[in-house]
Amino acid sequence: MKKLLTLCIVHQHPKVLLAMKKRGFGAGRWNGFGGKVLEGESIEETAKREIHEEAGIEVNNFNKVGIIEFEFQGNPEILEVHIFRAEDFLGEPVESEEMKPQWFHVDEIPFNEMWADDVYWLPLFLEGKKFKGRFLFDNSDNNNILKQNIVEVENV
Ligand code: 6U4
Repeated sequence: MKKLLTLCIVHQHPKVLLAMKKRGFGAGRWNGFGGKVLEGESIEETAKREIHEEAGIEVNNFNKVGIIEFEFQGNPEILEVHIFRAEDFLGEPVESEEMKPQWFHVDEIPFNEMWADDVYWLPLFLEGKKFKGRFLFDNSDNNNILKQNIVEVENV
């Protein structure tokens, strides 16, 4: 059973736009913007819709830079997250019911308040690399990665 999700990070070097997730899956962590792909929607459409809903900005140019599968031990569902990089956007990021946006310098990324996998792939993202990977999380402790694999690829 696979569930498709998107994750979009705005990167205007040397800063990235992250947001504190205020509710739902991953609440209390800094992350990019994104969510579930709805029926009838392309993955790119989801990425645009979610960043608009969550940050109030419009992103027209972005590149898919990674695909990561997440599995929680004992749970047959696999989350397939498609990761996008945007360099420009229209509008001003605003806080929504779901997310509180904030710019971070690339040297001050709050990895200890993020999903535990981010430290493995965000450095590749910041270097402009593309990647694929898979992470197995401990179902009773979402900070604990039991197995991980991430590889740089030419194309996603
Ligand atoms: P709704 O529909 O609002 O209840 P919710 O359960 O809050 O959904 P959603 O749709 O916001 O979840 O999607 C979760 C977001 O978290 C997606 O952008 C993908 C991202 N995500 C999920 N697992 C992640 C992980 N291990 N590392 C990471 N991002 C992850 O960096």
